[in-house]
Amino acid sequence: MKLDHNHIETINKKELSQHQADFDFLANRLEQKGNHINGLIEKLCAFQVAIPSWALGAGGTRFGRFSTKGEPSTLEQKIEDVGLIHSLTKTAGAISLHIPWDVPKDYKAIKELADSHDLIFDAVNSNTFQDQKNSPFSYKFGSLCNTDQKVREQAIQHNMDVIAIGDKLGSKSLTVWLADGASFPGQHNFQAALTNTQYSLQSIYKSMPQDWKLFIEYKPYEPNFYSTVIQDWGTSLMLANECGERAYTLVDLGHHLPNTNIEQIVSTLMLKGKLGGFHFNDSKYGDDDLTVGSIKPYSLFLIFNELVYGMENNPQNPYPAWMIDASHNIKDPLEDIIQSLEAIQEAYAKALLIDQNKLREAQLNYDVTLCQEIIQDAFRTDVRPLIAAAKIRSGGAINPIKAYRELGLRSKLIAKRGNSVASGL
Ligand code: LRH
Ligand code: MN
Repeated sequence: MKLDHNHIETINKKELSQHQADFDFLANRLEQKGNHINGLIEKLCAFQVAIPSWALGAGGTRFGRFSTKGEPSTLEQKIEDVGLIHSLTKTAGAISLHIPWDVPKDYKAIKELADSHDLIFDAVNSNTFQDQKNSPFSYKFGSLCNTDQKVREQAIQHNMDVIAIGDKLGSKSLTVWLADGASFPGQHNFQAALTNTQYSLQSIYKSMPQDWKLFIEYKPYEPNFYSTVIQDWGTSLMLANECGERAYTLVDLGHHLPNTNIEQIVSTLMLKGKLGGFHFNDSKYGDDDLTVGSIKPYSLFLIFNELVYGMENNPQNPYPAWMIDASHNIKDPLEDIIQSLEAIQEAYAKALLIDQNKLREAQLNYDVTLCQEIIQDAFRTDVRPLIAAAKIRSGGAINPIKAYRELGLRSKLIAKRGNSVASGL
């Protein structure tokens, strides 16, 4: 299923006059403050987020899973669904695959299909947190950290296979997230587990093509509930440094203990040139994988403030990889992802409005109140007309959720696919 651009234009027509009024009001105010509207819109158009192939169907918990119907059950259908999201938002120009959930059968056909939807393949994700039917060794007690060298070698080989798959699709990065850890005190020798993990990651790193990056994702707990080998940003950064200059830390917003100052972690990683990318989502308690900006929108804004500052002042840090990592237990997955994309654009647009020079001056004058006034003025600005203007310029829908519903896309998917179920989480 591909969206005909005329359909989007027809729907936009009904929104245009109100949009123009809102946009003119905002543009006038922002120009008075010295903002360059065209530059802001260009940056929003250029900001592309990769969609996880594993989050296009209904997610679930151990307590149950409620299907959405019309879910994508093949890689081709997953690419189609990301194509729909990208047609409406024009900010989802990439897909991130998880192996072995999404192994292409015909690489040429898959690349052509992605191309036809203006999609590229972002980071590929390995999976040594589940046993595969015919794999000789189990990851029950860990993969890259396992005390048994044969298990480690199997896990290293899997990562090399994932790189080979990604390489055929034009991907340029591998994300490694390890469930490895312990659920009880005494179960693990922490030093042996970390050392095994370091050597294993170094082998994987050495096997990567010279133009590839390695993203090391950290997480404090789950599925192990006492310790995780790569538990926090410091451990990930240390391992990245041990691997080499093309190894980086990946920040999944849900992988932090309550009240962690994530924006400070982001600024430190950028200063050290080791921020590889993000898995955007939101959470109230644990790794809830909720819609971006649905629980802590101010925290997301503060993170983008550090990103905007870092992208301005830290040439040592490469352009980060932007990805969503979410799971949809009760909402339509495509609507959920569209809302996440909007929240990301909103946080980025608001952060771009912060007058960094004025802020630096206020910081140097210890004028704490003015510092807060400067960033909160940006946060309190309704930037939605700017985001809509970027969509119009890119050929997207002014209001993607409204367009998704008016076009009846879910019912069309159900008509085509019936009660199909997606592979993944
Ligand atoms: C682990 C994680 C990781 C993925 C998985 C699907 O919680 O965030 O990024 O491999 O979710
Ligand atoms: Mn993640």
